[in-house]
Amino acid sequence: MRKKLISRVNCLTLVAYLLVLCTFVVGRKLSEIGNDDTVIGHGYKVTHAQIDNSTKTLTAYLQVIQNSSVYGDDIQSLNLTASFEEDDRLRIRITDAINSRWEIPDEIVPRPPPPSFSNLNDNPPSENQTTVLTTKNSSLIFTLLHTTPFGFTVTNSSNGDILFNATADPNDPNTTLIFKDQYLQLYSTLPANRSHMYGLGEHTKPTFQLTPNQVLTMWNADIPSANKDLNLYGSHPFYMDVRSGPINGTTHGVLLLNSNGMDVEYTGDRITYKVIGGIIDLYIFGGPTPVKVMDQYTKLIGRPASMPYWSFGFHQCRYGYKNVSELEYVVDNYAKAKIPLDVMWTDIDYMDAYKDFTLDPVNFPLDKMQQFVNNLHNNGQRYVPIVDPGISTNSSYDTFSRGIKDDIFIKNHNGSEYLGSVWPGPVYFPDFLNPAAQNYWTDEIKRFRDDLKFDGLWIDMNEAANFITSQPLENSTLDDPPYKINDGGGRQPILSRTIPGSALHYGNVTEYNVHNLFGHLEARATHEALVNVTNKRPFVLSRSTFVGSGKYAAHWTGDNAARWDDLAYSIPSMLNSGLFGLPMVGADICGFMDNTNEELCRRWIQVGAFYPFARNHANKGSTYHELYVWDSVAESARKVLGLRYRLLPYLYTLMYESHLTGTPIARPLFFSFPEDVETYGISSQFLLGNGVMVSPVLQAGAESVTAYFPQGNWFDLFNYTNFVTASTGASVTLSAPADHINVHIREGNILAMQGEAMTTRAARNTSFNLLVVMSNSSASTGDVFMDNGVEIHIAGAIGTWTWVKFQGELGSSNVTITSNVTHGGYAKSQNYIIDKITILGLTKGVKSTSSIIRHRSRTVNSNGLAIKTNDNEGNFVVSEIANLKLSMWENFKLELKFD
Ligand code: MIG
Repeated sequence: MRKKLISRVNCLTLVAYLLVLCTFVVGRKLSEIGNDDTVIGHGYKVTHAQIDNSTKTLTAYLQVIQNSSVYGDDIQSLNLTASFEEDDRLRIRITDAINSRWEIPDEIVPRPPPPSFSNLNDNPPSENQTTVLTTKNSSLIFTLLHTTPFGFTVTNSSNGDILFNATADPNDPNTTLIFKDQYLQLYSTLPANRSHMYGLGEHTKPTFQLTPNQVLTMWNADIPSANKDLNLYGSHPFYMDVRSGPINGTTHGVLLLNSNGMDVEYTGDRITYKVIGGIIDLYIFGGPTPVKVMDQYTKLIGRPASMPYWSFGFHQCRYGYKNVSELEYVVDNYAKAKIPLDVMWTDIDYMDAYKDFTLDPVNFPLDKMQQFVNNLHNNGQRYVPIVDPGISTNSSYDTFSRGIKDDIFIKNHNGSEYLGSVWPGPVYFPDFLNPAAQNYWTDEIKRFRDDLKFDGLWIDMNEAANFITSQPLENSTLDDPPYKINDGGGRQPILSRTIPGSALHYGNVTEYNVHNLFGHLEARATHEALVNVTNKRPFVLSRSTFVGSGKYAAHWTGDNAARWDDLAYSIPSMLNSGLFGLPMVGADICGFMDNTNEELCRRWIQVGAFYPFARNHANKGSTYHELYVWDSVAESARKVLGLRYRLLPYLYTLMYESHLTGTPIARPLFFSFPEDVETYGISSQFLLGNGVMVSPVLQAGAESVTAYFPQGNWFDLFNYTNFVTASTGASVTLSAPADHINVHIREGNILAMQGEAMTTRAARNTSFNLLVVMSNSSASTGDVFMDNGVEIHIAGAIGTWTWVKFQGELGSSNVTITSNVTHGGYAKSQNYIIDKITILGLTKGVKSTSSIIRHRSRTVNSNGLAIKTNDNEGNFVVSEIANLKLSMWENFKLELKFD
């Protein structure tokens, strides 16, 4: 009894003691010692800083304030440089002051060397001091804040707006710079109400504009794009920020040039980079317009590749075509249905046991495939097959043996080849970082093309996709790093279903560092190989991409599904690709996975006809959805592809403009109307070039669409008498019956169009029709670039290309339309003629009687010109001047009087 009591007392004492202990520990955890356990970093202090005006650079030393060992120890001292590589391009580079670290080699993204560190004065700055770097003509100011912890800002020099704000809050450890071997953290605050953010991909998103509170993970993965918000095939740590106020539409761009895996957290008022390696190499592009940001961005990363003319035709593909007869059947059916078809594709089905550069001897035998490709070529059509990076290790496979001989495969940590598994079973992966891999790849492509004259290549699975997840190397933080990025949405290990981080590339570079570059390097090698083998402008379609891949490849958005949402999300995905310098892009038309249906497929071809890259593709096992399968889809396809083919000269000219300046072919509305804040949130419409606007139906059952029209008069491209007048920007509900998509052209634009045809080759033999849309407020402009469509160096030798600019002016008593030709030789060699001019935007018709044409020095009396004007009762009239026979290669001036 007594014993029991005693023990009970003891027990209570123990409980009380534990409670006290608990409280104490919790209390401490929340206050002091907790910091050491949970705070990832304490930030850095500037110890020296100096400006060199002659080189427009700032150099500074940073010293860690207090170590934290969360995610590894802090790197003690860092070098920071800020430099103006161009007036509108500021580079901020922060790295280990003592040890060199992985950074993207200059050979992959060529850029000026960073400023060197010499003779840094011994002048420790004092708190509250700043060091400011700018140049006379720069739109940007860099300010180093010598606070504890240190921070920096980048401001717009013309309006003082802070664009990047890495000011550290001493009370908020999430605001300091953190720099460890496998964890870098950098943040910036944003003016949430004024900042409109785009980019940071590749992800599938319902909206083009980023919405707050999301983690954007970048780690290339074979994750179907049918999934929202997951890291997909490519990595592009670039964003564009469009500000409303002080001047609406002032835009800048930011690139964190880093190939390591990362999470970017966006909250609306803050962006935080959490990167698992490399260095901070931050580029700010001053804009101040979206178009200028693209110019500045692609000047650094590489201009988008020029694309062959034929690639703007319509493409048909499917995973699961059974044999050559089926390919022929599909091509025939397109012809029978009178639906244009330029390019026929084959997926992995054509290969012998899924081995690259081989043909299935039973279903796709060489002789029949040669015959098939010859027929395509004779008909002005093209052929593109797929190639995967994994090389089967089958010992009797020559491509494999040559790879072993050349020693170009990715290695394990111990020097043996890394063994993965993809379609052919066990595979090795070529190491495209190895210079010897280029010859190997070119040689394999050449051997294959000696047999079969394909016109381009489709490179899939290059994330690299792997059907197995290898065991992590014991204790290797390369396979299992301390900070887990949100790979696959479940923070799965980064080696999941790809090549493990500990695998080795040429020069002992780890896969951990170059993983996100694999597809980019394969695209580069494939592009180079095609230049070499075909001596023509390459067409490469790559699933995986990185910063700068646009200079080698086109892109499709990967494995979407045949759902209405996937159709809608294809617009933000396409616009993102353009922002990343990959303007030649499209989604699988009618949906890849699952079974599509007639209505969805019809609405999809209506949108897809205006993707820069228009390809119908389907998964194995899904129902067939070639455009002739349903009558209503076929009918719609004839209509929309008819317009696409008439717009080919325009699309091709936009491609050339992209190649020169980086401006995408398909653009968000704010590219043309940056001052109109209503355009910032639009994800369901897009522009082709400056002034052609596509406003599709994206919902089942809908027969109308509510679309936003920025200020101006907009004319229906299918029916010129329909128009929308928006005196200020306005939402307008338009009729959109089953067979119709709304496509409008804005006043002020001139399009050089050609005729409809079944192939781009045939379309190129038709005469031109100039569509001139007059405006009361400005001259109308447009241009057309032409060459043979396959020259490797676009706009190279004189005589191989022609570029014509058009201008239209509306006077009180007349209309004048002029052309200005640069190098007419090519147009002359093709005998290109403008046969008809159609004028929109006039309220009264022009008359033929007093019209004159001055063709160079000649004046042609144009009495008798066939001018037709419709009667449109006080509305806009449509005037058509036919049988003009204006030669495209000579300047002309056409003056048309109203009476
Ligand atoms: O494991 O080649 O995104 O377009 O049809 C799937 C078969 C491999 C994925 C591509 C898709 C292609 C499919 N490929």
